[in-house]
Amino acid sequence: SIRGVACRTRIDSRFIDALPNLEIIASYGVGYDAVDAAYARSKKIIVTNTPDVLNDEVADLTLGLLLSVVREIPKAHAFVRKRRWQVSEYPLSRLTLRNRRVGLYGMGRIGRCIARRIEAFGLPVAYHSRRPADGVTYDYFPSLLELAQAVDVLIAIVPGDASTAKTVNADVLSTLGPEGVFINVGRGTVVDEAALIAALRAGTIAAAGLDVIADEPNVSEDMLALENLTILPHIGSASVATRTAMADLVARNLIAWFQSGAAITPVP
Ligand code: A2R
Repeated sequence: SIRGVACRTRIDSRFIDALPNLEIIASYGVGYDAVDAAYARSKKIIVTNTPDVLNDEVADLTLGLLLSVVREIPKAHAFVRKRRWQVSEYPLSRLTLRNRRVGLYGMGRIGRCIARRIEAFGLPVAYHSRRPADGVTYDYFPSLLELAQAVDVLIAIVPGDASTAKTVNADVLSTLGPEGVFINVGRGTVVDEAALIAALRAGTIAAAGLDVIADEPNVSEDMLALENLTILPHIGSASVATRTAMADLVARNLIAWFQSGAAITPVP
């Protein structure tokens, strides 16, 4: 008897087959990689996500994570907590944001909001996506490797699907170089994590900040052991206000579908 599902979990073909009268899957979040949307479509079931309402929140967190990595904010806080300030000054940060060039892997709704903030920090922006984005004038690179060559901060904000899986690999990281900083606020699957761990260990890149990992919430011991890796528990959109706006959009999609037969934010 179930015709609509509001979800924040994996919805695979078996789940869909178990609900023979399903019409709509309203997923909470902009990324909908957990929903088998292709299978849903084959069954004429509509899938909705929650785009736009989280753009600024995720972009804010991205800049916070970038600054945390480069200027060591979490480590400096731990230093004060441990009462070490009374003993010595905190060491100068090896890294700075000054004179950096930032590359965005993804120039969609969230990427654009991140880019505007980077501009306000006085840093040039370049990007890679499969085709040039409409209405932006930042330097475009047709391959991720060429982007990595041109920048020393790489921020990933692309969806987690087959086309992006493990695309931030050993080649991309070594091209980013020894002063390089990598930030991921999209999906963990985008990164070859073994290559990232090796690059951070060897100094192939300088540091990284991850709000997402491939096997959330299981952070490997290898990752935790790295001094130059800052990990957040996937909190990009996680404020009360923004998560409420996302939940409202899930509900509005269901209501619109059952009242008018047209959802508000169906996925492509
Ligand atoms: O490639 P394009 O022209 O479709 O550009 C999109 C880009 N993108 C890719 N770039 C390079 N290689 C790919 N295989 C690839 N697939 C997608 O990512 C576009 O610039 C961007 C996605 O933008 P939106 O669809 O507007 O997503 P939004 O709202 O910015 O969120 C991005 C992701 C979500 O899917 C969640 O995984 C995460 O952030 O929260």
